Amino acid sequence: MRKRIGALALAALVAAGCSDGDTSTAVDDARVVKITMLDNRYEPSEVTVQKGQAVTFEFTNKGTVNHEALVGDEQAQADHAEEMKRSASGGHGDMEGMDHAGAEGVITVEPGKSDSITTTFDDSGSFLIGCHVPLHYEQGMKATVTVT
Ligand SMILES: [Cu+2]
Repeated sequence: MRKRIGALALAALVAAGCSDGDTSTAVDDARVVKITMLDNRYEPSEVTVQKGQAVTFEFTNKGTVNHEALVGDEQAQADHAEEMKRSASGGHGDMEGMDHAGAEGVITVEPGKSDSITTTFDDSGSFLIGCHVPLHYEQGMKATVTVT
């Protein structure tokens, strides 16, 4: 009897942790969003994902140079851009770890390679994926992530 109650309580706890207010009873594998990296843009440049659902952004670099992908809000993009400038100009290396902590995730993908970032957006709103290889972001290498 005691064992059974314990198991039920545990099951309820797990269910609560997974569903997170979602209408579905079980959250399966992360949703996969495929994004192609080109010189210098992302294809597609707009994606929509659901709040609270794990999303795997799968990047394939079909361009001819390395491309980055940083998932985060405007502030995270600005912070990372600043960090790239600092490291390019031989700035303080000890700051890098701190700045990265504020970003959802950043990867660098070589031409012909693929890599992915899995993240869960806890809030709805507008986020960005940006490439901060010098001048790419300025040239429009960014994608909008709308979280609903
Ligand atoms: Cu790029």
